[in-house]
Amino acid sequence: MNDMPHELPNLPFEMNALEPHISEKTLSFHYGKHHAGYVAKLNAAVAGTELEGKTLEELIMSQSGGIFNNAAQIWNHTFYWNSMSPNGGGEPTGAIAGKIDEAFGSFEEFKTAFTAAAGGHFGSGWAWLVMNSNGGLEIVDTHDAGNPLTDGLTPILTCDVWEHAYYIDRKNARPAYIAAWWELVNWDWANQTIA
Ligand code: MN3
Repeated sequence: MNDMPHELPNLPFEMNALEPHISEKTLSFHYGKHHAGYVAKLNAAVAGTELEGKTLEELIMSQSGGIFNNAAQIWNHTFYWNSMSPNGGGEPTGAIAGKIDEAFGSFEEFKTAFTAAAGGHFGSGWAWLVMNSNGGLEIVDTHDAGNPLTDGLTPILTCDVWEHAYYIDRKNARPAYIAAWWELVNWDWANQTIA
């Protein structure tokens, strides 16, 4: 078998590129320690087992416990980095703009609802914009490593609301971090993911 270990993907931007909204220090821990740690733990857990060589998606859809948690956290973090851009923020452009209006009435209504889901999520988890099987958009939040793929939903954008995403920059002020996320939200990525 040629079972390549899972690898930590490169960040899609420089470590300091999201400043002042998210600091280089936060990213150095969040990417360099947390995201990297999930990769190391998953590789250690699957080494020498029948799960070696399975893709992250295969593991997310079939596993539970530690294997699911580490596989999903690798996937979720890669998706989260792509959900932000140094050139992001502002109002949606392209096809996603119309899909948001269709589902939520307006961008402002979507922003209010997504902010409430991210801010109101109890404990560690994720807020997601997803596309359902009818092609409509919905907001969901998942606990811990939860990933909408297991509910048959297609992730479009995500905001990590684990404390490790913001504690260095914002201490316990999750709303300030969510406001910063809106300054970075990557509409180009949303347009790729709905395509
Ligand atoms: Mn995280």
